[in-house]
Amino acid sequence: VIEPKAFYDSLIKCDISLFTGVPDSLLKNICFYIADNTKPDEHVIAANEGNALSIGIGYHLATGNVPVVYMQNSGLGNVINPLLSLADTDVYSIPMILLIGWRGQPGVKDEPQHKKQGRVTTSLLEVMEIPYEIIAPTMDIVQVDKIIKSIVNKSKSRGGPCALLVSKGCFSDYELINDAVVDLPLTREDAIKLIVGELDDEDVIVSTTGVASRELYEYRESLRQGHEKDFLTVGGMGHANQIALGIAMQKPDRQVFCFDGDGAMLMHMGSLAINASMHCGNLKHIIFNNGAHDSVGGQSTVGHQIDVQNIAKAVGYDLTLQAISETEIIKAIKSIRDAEGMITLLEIRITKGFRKNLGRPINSPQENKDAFMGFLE
Ligand SMILES: Cc1ncc(C[n+]2csc(CCOP(=O)(O)OP(=O)(O)O)c2C)c(N)n1
Repeated sequence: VIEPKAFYDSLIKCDISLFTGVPDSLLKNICFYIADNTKPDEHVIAANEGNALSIGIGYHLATGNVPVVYMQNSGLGNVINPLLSLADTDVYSIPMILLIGWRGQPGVKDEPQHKKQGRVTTSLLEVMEIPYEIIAPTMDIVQVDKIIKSIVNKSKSRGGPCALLVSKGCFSDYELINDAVVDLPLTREDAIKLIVGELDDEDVIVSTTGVASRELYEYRESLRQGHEKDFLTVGGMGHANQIALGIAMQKPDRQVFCFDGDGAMLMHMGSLAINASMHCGNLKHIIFNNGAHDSVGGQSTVGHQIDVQNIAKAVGYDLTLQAISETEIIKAIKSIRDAEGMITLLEIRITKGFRKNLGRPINSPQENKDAFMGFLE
């Protein structure tokens, strides 16, 4: 197990002065350490991994230095385009270190959405011709320091991206010091319960990646209800609202609620403009805005610094609302349900954090899909 400080110091010794990425649970402690110990212009939590890689490209163009671009391996899909079409040695030849959390590593128990991605992660890097080293929890800092030095040198000498693939359990704990604490009355779980209580029998929910889907699942369990009304977007962060759009367009008589996250919304924010342009009035978009990537540790997003309602309004949503308290949420859900034919966005400002004893879906994704499709029919 490696101390985040020691790992960070190793990178700093290699003249790295830009860290950018989308956080991951396996990288939580190093992400926190970076957040606490960098100046504002040395660390950017990006909207998506392709954006992070591109910030890294810009940094290299401006300084000649090597950036660190961190992500969960599920974010590899988001980087492939700028990675192969820009940073690659065949194109602009940009040295950079990809620091990748390896969810679903073969032999390590993980959720269904991580299995395939985890199994093909090394092959993906190989087929993209990206040299990589694996960081394992059995390694000590002397070994890791050597690996870091050699991978940074390789990245510089080949003039292209190289990767560090980080297994589960590599970092010791680090408690974030500069944590933005916001005093808001409700958690996401409180809000989910309130909304589910206000929905009609025919309404369906498409819930976003991470804890939101787990909380929705567990609430249905506690009510002894089935899960057929919910499509859990267990992977594919940022895509839940377009799945909801695809359903809403085909099922105009159903109200389709998307339970979205602020991080997920920011990841592919162009989707909001498309939602509005389709005039799909049965799509009801709810953003649980905790200003954080709560599901992977609570690293900041810009969610609490932006005006979500005005963004939605500006791209053409018919009705936008904000709610913070229990009574505001109940009132807002009634307004949304009454606003027939109006594409609606409700931003709910919540406090980050979730129960430590929160479970995970027992049904398989395919069981979930079959039940959901049966219900839609
Ligand atoms: C493309 C991609 N990048 C990163 C992740 C890891 N990940 C899962 S949930 C999550 C945070 C989502 O944040 P937000 O949408 O604000 O929801 P919250 O966790 O706060 O409920 C992240 C980064 C992922 N699943 N997919």
